[in-house]
Amino acid sequence: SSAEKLKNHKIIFVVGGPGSGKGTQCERIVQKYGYTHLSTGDLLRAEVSSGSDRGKKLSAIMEKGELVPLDTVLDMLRDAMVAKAGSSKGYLIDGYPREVKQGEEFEKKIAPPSLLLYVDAGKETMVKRLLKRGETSGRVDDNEETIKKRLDTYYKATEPVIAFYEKRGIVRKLNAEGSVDEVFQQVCKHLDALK
Ligand code: B4P
Repeated sequence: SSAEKLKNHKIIFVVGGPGSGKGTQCERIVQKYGYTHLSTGDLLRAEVSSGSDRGKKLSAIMEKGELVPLDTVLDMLRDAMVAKAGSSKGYLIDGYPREVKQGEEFEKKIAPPSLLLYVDAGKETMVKRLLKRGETSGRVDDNEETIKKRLDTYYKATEPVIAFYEKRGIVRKLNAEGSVDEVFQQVCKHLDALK
């Protein structure tokens, strides 16, 4: 079963607001620690680029800054994890869970996480970064109106995820206001302690 294949792999959730720097830090982590990076946003965008009917529905949801249905994202994530199970030292799950229910379902169907990196940046910083990226990204959701909705979704649905895992003592909070290097130094401290 997929649960068996994934057993004994380290699982690290990376959670933070839109534009907080999740994807950016994950790239650095992969370079240094060799974990397998899976971004639910990237998986969804890949489905959109494929031009499938499912992709068209997903794109409409993402353009509104809302969360796509839980089953869709969890199935995609699990398939991607299983595909890498043979070669992986551990997984960085970037942008998931986006709501408490996603965390609960992940644990039922896959496994509990070892750690949650909480990438914490203020609203103004996130907006500034996303607008800057929007100048060149071509992403349907990097515009002022959608960014506002993404932030709403984040504060309503995703912030409770942090509290949920804090009770278990696995949350490591990063101050993500500084430069990429400054944030990564904090990441290393936590990941080195995990070994
Ligand atoms: P994501 O793809 O996860 O998009 P994101 O929140 O913007 O994060 P990303 O990783 O891309 O940006 P980063 O902060 O690294 O999600 C997009 C959409 O997909 C969601 O709105 C939702 O609709 C859907 N979705 C995704 N996952 C889902 C799930 N689990 N369930 C349901 N729906 C889901 O970087 C942003 C910018 O800041 C970059 O330009 C970067 O260069 C810059 N930056 C980063 N760190 C910086 C630093 N320290 N200093 C200066 N700039 C920095």
